Amino acid sequence: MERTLVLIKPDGIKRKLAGSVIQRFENKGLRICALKMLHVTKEMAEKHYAVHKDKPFFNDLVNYITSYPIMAMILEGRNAVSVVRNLCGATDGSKAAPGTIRGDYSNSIQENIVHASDSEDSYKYEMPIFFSKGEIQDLPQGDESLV
Ligand code: FUP
Repeated sequence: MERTLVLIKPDGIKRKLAGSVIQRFENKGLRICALKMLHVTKEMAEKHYAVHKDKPFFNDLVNYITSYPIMAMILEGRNAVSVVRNLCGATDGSKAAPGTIRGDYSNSIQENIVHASDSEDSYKYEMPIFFSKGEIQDLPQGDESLV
């Protein structure tokens, strides 16, 4: 079963949207394997967004994600990476389709409520920045009825 990393970013927490966002993922049938609140450090942010380090918005992005506590979670389910990306919508909230999280809750490109891994490789890179093995609730192998 595929897994993906989701962050509810500072604007989502400040605006008290965490419950609404999580509800959408659970309603879709995804299982929460891990969940916590944390304050991202500069080092974590720079590692997480390393792919953007040469972009003009990099410093703003690091300052923003480290500005306030966030919620990090691992979600599991069939095609979890693409399912979650579709639920999140386009990066720029002003362009994201209505019905998506960003389309319904954001009109900004930076303050766009959520981050979600864009591939299984991204998940493998990003997940250990936020979680250690003991924080993840695995289910018995093969019991798909529990997923
Ligand atoms: P996404 O995968 O949809 O989160 O988007 P990207 O990986 O392209 O961008 C990562 C984050 O950088 C976005 F969530 C918001 C921020 N960003 C900007 O602030 N300005 C831009 O022009 C593009 C992205």
